[in-house]
Amino acid sequence: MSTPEFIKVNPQVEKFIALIELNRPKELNALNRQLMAEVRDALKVLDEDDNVRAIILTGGEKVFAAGADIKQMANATAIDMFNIDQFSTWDQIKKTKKPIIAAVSGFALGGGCELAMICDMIIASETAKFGQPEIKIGTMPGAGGTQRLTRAIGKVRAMEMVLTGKFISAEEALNAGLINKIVPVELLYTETVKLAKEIAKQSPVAIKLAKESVNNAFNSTLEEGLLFERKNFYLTFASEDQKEGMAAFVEKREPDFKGK
Ligand code: DAK
Repeated sequence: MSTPEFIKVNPQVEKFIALIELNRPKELNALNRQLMAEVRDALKVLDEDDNVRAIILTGGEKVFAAGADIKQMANATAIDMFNIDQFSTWDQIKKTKKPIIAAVSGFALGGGCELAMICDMIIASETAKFGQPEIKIGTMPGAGGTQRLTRAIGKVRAMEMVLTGKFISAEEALNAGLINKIVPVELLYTETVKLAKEIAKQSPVAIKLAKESVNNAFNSTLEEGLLFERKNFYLTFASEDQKEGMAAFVEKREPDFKGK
């Protein structure tokens, strides 16, 4: 992977934990195509790295991301948008098998909110503001803002955000079920790492299968989802980690999962 320009990547910020930081501060981390391609490429590398078990995606303490780069999109035609096919980049991101935690501070707007929602969990600082303000610039969400948001917070709340462009606070996001937790800004990194460590000490095999199963709930009927879950549950019994986990329980010791 060539050195990225708009993100910083640390594959081992703590044992088994990788960090991706969006790094376009002057533009409030506006998501231009190159930045998104860099995120996609970094996630692919980290997903294949056996020393990584959980990934944190952050914009730092000031801003998560103020949306897709409006200046880059302003004069595009529908066919430009279609040909550029930004969607495939976003589709790749959601295929990441390992868990991704978004650490959000400041604005998470438009594509920024959608990027946070592609992640599996969201820890927010008290300054976080979430919104889908695309309506104010004559368009609408294009990367999940009408779908993931609706599933996360329900129709009427999503409708209000999408149709008015109004932002919601971290407190409102927590009450609505969009985020996991609110922490003081200065603890955003520490608290997110704490959550990542909880995940990283589990079986990486079971974690990936469980993530896949939870995500499948959005794409299936209950019956199909239950069947999918059961098959993944059975599959965990093909892993050494399942043997280790249950042996450790019986022997009253901590398990040592290897991801095999
Ligand atoms: N794009 C480009 N530049 C941006 C930007 C953005 N989204 N947001 C902020 N900036 C730039 C500003 O232009 C300004 O640059 P300079 O003028 O200094 O050169 C700099 O960042 C600082 O911004 P402000 O001066 O505006 O700062 P304020 O604190 O006054 O206001 C703000 C902060 C976040 C409220 C304001 O910047 C703002 O409203 N920004 C735009 C928010 C927005 O509308 N976001 C939604 C964009 S549309 C897709 C996937 C995703 C999407 C589309 C397609 N596919 C997969 C195809 C997503 C679409 C969107 O996100």
